[in-house]
Amino acid sequence: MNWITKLVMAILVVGTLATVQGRALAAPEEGGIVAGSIDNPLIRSVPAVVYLRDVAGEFKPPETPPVMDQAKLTFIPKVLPVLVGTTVKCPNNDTVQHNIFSPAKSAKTFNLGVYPPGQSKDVKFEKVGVVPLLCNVHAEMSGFIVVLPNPYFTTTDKEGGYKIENVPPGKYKLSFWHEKLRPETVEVPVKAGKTTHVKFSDLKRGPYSVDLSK
Ligand SMILES: [Cu+2]
Repeated sequence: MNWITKLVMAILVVGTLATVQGRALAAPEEGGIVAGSIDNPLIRSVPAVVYLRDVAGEFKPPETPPVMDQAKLTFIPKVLPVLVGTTVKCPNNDTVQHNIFSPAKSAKTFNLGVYPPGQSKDVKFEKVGVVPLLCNVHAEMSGFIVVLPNPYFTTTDKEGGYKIENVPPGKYKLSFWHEKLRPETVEVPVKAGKTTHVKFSDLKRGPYSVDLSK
């Protein structure tokens, strides 16, 4: 191979690398939206978690930890969906002491002990599943942390509406979880820049145990 051939080959290689790099650096592929509603009166008092199954990829927990607050003798929000591996902050912003714990057989069993207003404790959720939250001091307190395998989830609004944005195009399964409703799953195609509408109605009462990891 003479030097001219080598030079030409080098230019071709650099050119190819630049093209690949250019593609890799381009804006991520435009995602789609999955939106709709869950039509059931139970949604008005307690939201459902709507989430996609079978989304491939590795996902990092958010840098700013989500918060499960304690105030006015309630958990706020009542239902908090998180990506597996996420650490949740549990501040006591009430005027009284609380003692958050989760029952045995939940996706994470823990007991934070009694702590006063102004203090906060962290809990990391490393297993997919539902974690009911209770308080040892106040039997009426109840909340849920729902640990999911990917970040494509949301909670319903007061009317039961939901919207999951920036979903990579593909075919997935869409499910929801609610404390008192039987979960349902449907197949959803997601196309770049398009919205796929899914409405869940005529739902049966629960609770039903469900494997959120599949
Ligand atoms: Cu309490």
